[in-house]
Amino acid sequence: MLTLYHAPQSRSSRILWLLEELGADYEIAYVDIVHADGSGGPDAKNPHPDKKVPALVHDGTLITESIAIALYLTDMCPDAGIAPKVSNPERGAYLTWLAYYAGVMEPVLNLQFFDLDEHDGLAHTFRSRKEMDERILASLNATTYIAGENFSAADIMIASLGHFIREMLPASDVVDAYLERCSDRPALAAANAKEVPPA
Ligand SMILES: N[C@@H](CCC(=O)N[C@@H](CS)C(=O)NCC(=O)O)C(=O)O
Repeated sequence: MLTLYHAPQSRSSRILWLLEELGADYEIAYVDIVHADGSGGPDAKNPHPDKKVPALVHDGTLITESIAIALYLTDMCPDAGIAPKVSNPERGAYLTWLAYYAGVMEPVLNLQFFDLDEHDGLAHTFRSRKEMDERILASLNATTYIAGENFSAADIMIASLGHFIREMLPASDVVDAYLERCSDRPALAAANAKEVPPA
């Protein structure tokens, strides 16, 4: 049994999208979280050690961190076509983009949001927003999806940013077309239908 601990309009929304892409059999446990504006509160039924979302429980095993969850789920469903398999030449780019998303994009966007992007040491460590944008554009100018010609879980992570706040990805017609391609996916519509608990 797979259970996704989910709060609407949060980082768990993209795991909902991934579960739909995989055609997985799962249930959703809707939980409250502490929001950036201080509203909400930690939910006692959320197994995440920091009371964050997403959290995934599979037959009693807890997995947290979006990228760990994405790898766990795509490994569980290798034939779903949402991740290049081990021998596939696109796998290198796929793993790179997943790690780059968590290890570079999230810090760079947060530093910019909190006006810390002028800090020399941080800018040197993570690189600048301009360099991040150039890297995304180079990839999307070269291939249909971020890690190659096939849609993957890396697109779910990256496109979700642009769907949430367009300015988080580079301003470009190429990115606009990419976001549209990703938003046309039936699995996203199915996930959106489950975004909030049934009334
Ligand atoms: N690095 C984590 C971040 C998870 C995260 O920050 N989730 C937010 C929602 S978007 C949260 O649960 N916030 C509640 C809190 O900080 O208490 C991941 O990608 O899974």
